[in-house]
Amino acid sequence: PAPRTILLTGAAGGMGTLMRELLPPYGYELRLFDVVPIPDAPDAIIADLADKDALRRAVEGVDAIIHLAGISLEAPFEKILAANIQGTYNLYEAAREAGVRRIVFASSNHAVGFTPRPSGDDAPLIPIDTPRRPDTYYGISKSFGEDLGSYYWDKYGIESVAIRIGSCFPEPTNVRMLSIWMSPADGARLLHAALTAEDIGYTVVYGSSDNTRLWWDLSSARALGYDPQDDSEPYAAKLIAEHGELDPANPDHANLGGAFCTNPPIWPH
Ligand code: NAI
Ligand code: 15L
Repeated sequence: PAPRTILLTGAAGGMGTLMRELLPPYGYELRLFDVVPIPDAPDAIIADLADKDALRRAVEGVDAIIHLAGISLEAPFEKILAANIQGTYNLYEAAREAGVRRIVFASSNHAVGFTPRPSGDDAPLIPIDTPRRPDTYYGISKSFGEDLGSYYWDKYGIESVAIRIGSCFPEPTNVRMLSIWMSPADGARLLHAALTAEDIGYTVVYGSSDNTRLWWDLSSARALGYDPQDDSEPYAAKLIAEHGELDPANPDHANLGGAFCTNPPIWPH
């Protein structure tokens, strides 16, 4: 049977807020979890990923989990360790104990951020099995989350899709994002595909729209049934007029991870 009740962690965040609107039309009932209160959601579970009892309550009876919670930028290693590494482990353990069969994990382009970006018309797309080259402690935590999914599949038969999300925001806001933007509507399409595809075992996909300037190979995402409908190209002229084309001599522009490789944005909290 198709999954129906979904635990959405990180529900107060940017993507969580978008997905709270976009996923219910697919037929899902969402149970919300975040450490930050969520307006107009009295039933949300407001707790830290460190709170194993709260996680046990959160996973009880759900059909699948979308795990968005965590520090979403660079931070001191100790903070990343607690929220993203220990926290994701706590969630997988709670899922295992409760018999939850599938987890969709918000990985990131920053797990492979030091991969040189394709430049030039004939440059090959970045394949999904490219060696991991994290660009930050944050990216390392996403590599860890991917390995956790691999391990829980091999060891316990819990399925995971790790989505290496590009940039999921209402609009692309810089030239790099023209290549890795995932429109919120395509984000919901990809999450729906990841929740419903059969026999996925442990699968890694890139998460973006079908952008004209795409840098990576979407075929493992398409194999889940994902059929992206959006393209960042309508934003290109304005962004390029504002910021200029990417400059091969600029280290901020050399790699998939962009400025995370040089001067990563720091988690403000
Ligand atoms: P966000 O920072 O807006 O939201 C993350 C949420 O997680 C926040 O509401 C925060 O309160 C919650 N959180 C943080 N630590 C927590 C903890 N210890 N316990 C419980 N909740 C905690 O991030 P955004 O943009 O919504 O991203 C969602 C997920 O997708 C994150 O895991 C991020 O790393 C990943 N991602 C997002 C991308 C994007 O373009 N938005 C790109 C690549 C990955
Ligand atoms: C990420 O992993 C971040 O969570 C998000 O805020 C963006 O910075 C995104 O990557 C990006 O690379 O644009």
